Amino acid sequence: MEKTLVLLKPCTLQRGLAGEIINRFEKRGLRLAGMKMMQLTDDILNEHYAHLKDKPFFGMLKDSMMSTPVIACCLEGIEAVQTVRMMAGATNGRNAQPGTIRGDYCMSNQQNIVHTSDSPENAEIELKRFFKPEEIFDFTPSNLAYLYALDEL
Ligand code: IDP
Ligand code: MG
Repeated sequence: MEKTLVLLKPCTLQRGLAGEIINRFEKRGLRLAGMKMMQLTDDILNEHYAHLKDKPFFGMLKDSMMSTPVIACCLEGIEAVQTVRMMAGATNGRNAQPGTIRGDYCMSNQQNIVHTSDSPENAEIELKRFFKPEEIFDFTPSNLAYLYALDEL
């Protein structure tokens, strides 16, 4: 089954929304396979946000991502990458559809609650960046046969 990375950003911890956001993923039926609080560094952010290194907001983005610890989550499900990405909504909270996480919880282009991996390939790379192998747990949910039809498993 597919795994994806979610980072609960400093704005989420500061606003006391971490539990509520994790709850949305759990209620959807995604399995929490790993979770940890960590202080991000310039090095890890240079790697993680390499695609944005020439943007004028790059420095501000990194400072904001280092302003408090973040909570890194590994979520698992069938087509988890795309599902979680759709749940997050558009990058700019002001453009995000109501019902999405960003559309329900934020008004900002940068302070936008969550990071979510954007492809299965990047999810694999990002999970390795944030988790050691032993920090990902492969237990079977007891309700699996009710989360999915048998022919989907
Ligand atoms: P994503 O988080 O929706 O995948 P990316 O384009 O990968 O969006 O950008 C990573 C993060 O950089 C965003 O979540 C947001 O915090 C920040 N960001 C993106 N575009 C802007 C911008 O135009 N102004 C300020 N921050 C931005
Ligand atoms: Mg991105």
